[in-house]
Amino acid sequence: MAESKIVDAKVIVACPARNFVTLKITTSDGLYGLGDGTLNGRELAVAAYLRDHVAPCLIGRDAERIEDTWQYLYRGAYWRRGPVTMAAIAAVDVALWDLKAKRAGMPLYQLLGGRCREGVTVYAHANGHSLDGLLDSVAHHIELGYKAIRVQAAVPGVPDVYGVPHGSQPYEPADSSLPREETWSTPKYMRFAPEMMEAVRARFGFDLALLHDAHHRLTPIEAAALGKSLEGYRLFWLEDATPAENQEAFRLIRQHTTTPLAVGEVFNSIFDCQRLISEQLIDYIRTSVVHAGGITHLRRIASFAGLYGVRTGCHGPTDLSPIGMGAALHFDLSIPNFGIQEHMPHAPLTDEFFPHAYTYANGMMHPGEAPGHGVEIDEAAAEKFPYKRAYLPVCRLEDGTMHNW
Ligand code: CS2
Ligand code: MG
Repeated sequence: MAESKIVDAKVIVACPARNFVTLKITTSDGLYGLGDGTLNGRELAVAAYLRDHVAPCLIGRDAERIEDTWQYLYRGAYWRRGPVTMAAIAAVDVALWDLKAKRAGMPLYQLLGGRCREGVTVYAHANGHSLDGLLDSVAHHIELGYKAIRVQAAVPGVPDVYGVPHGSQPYEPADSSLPREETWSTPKYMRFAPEMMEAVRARFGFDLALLHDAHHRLTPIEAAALGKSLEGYRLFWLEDATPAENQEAFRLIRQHTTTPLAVGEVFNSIFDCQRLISEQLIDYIRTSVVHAGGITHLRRIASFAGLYGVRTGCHGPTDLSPIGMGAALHFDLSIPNFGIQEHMPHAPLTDEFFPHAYTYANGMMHPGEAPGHGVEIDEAAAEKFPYKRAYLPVCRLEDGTMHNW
């Protein structure tokens, strides 16, 4: 087998509808692989880490040695873990898996052990500035074929709410050159959430898999109270009920409610969720192929989670590029303890910049049969979409206290 030495590692930062960081690794036999290193609001940190600290170490390495390269970049960094480091490692890892599958002439999921299911069940985002607006959005996504829908609605008396767009544009929270300051009220939210779920169940019944994202806003006891108040609505999951740096906080939530819990989109290593999984404090782990160190590390997390009956629910917002989405779908197809995949369709401009083989139909996605992960990049067009600084908002309570966005 001809050796495939890495001869180039190029970082492409572009903003087709929103900022993305892409790594292109080219090998001596003329093939290339693509990886996604997008970290919403901190894209340039990952681009610099890749360009200035990782790329020089890759030149001359054997592209076939994926695990060894992962260990080299993780252990060799000395300063381990963290979102920037692990997104950079993820970009290299996914690019190398893309390369290896291309070289083998097969779709990535085949290289990962073949399919464990016919397709990847996905959930959509429904939102509304009012309950009626939310119900219309749920109805629209049911018409599109989704069997699982996340619901987020404006909370009466709260000016800004996570997951609800300003105006009629699709939801893109990183929308300003300096962080917007949003205001939050937990009491108003806690009163409204059950009313929202009551309205959705009353209109659509209980066949619909219903998800909701509390987005790190609650204290553990508030999260426990919310979970308890929603039990009658049989949620598929309540996400990010409380900030999860303190994994033990979930013991308190678990003591009070059987509402399924999902967490982990902000995690970047298995150590961030080790106790949550081993103590069965959660039901779904949300780590993504981009922010948690790539396919190589995400498979470890999924295997560990499988020992404890925890299923995957990978993060999949528009701030992961189509490369991240494509790689996630191959991963989702190939693991035994898949739960569900988040699906926020990208803007047309993004899809045009990242041509891809994956498809959506009737509530499920398929990664396609193209060799590799099946996602490309229109590299020549990148200079037409220069990086545009964009921050995620920050969040304060009504008295001005900094809170969690
Ligand atoms: C959200 C994300 O999709 C989700 O579950 O939590 O959209 C999150 O707000 C963004 O990824 C932040 O960049
Ligand atoms: Mg979330």
